[in-house]
Amino acid sequence: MKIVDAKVVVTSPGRNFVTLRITTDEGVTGLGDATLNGRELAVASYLTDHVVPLLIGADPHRVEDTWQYLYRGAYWRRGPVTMAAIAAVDVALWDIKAKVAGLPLYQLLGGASRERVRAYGHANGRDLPELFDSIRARRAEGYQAIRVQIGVPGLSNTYGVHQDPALGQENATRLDQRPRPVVEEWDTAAYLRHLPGVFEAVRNEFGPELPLLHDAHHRLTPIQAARLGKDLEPYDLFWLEDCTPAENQQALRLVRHHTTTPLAIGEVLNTVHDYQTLLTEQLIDYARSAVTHFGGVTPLRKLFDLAAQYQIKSAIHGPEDISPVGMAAAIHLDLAVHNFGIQEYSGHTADTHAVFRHAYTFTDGHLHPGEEPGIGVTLDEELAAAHPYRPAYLPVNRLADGTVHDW
Ligand code: CS2
Ligand code: MG
Repeated sequence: MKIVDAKVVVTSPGRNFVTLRITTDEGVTGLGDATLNGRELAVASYLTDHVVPLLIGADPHRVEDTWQYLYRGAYWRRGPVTMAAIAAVDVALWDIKAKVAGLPLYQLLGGASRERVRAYGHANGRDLPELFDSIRARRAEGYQAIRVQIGVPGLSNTYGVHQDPALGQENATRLDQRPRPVVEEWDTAAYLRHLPGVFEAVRNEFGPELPLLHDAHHRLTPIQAARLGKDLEPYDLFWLEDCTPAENQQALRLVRHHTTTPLAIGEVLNTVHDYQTLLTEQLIDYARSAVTHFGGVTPLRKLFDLAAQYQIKSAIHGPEDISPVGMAAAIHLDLAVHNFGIQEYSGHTADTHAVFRHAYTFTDGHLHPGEEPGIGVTLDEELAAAHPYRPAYLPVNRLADGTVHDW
């Protein structure tokens, strides 16, 4: 079997997605997600200009060899653009292999290790009443684990909190035509003072059993993160996510030594090398990379197998900027790996679900990849073309004096 065509489709059914479609001489097609929020066209060019020509004529069954060829062959390794491009090829080839085998992808990864995979959803509000409503809404949708984000008094907007609570999801991107990203304000001291009381109120309202998560989005120093972890201990968090900037693995040592609040990190990490200290020193409890940003199913499976030796569990990144193609790949992997922890699932707009029809389901707070051969996603290219790319960027953060801070 040979690859005869590889095409990059950029579409914006509510937000931008980059998809690679590989076609073989036998007419089998495979899809891969290459979406990198705010830098979509860089990955599209990497694929179209530098990767697609290398794929034509290649054997689609050589998944591992193709991964190594693209990773080592470019000489310039790692980084989100490169690894998103390689991820799209990897997932598209797994999709083809599984379709040829007539099996859902999870079967090729060793088969199901569980019946279904638990997902967590996002609740947020500018204040407690709004947050409580949002938690109730997520529970009504079936979620059995909930990430809690709230506005900070004195700040006009905060990461993860929608200005329009009716929209439910976080305001991670702006789909207007602004020339520059939106600027948000940040004040770490105000946040640290506010958050423990919020979790106390949530526990009082919703009881001790509901798994609660929180994302600090890389904003704290190690000593601030250590204090927050300690302050949150009475409220028994499922995890505290990205408490310090993820690229500094050593920072987690200090946090870890001061708190028993479980720690999760990894959505901006691209390779196993970014996890080396985190794994070998057992500085985290959950590894959070996305299939889409980590080079695909092939390397993420290896990471999770390595993490398992340190009792660290999987928690694949699944915000709305991962397309249904990337979500499907994640859910197959979740079902197969032994050390599954939890899967983030934000869902997508109706337009997105129409462009990407998928076999995976969300029921009672749990996901299942379905039984269709491959990853179980089809791309409606005509509909995709009706939603052209629109420039969109994540916000940036500034302190009160104007200093840029981690967003
Ligand atoms: C996040 C993301 O899902 C998460 O935990 O931190 O929302 C992140 O902000 C976006 O994926 C950035 O594109
Ligand atoms: Mg996060």
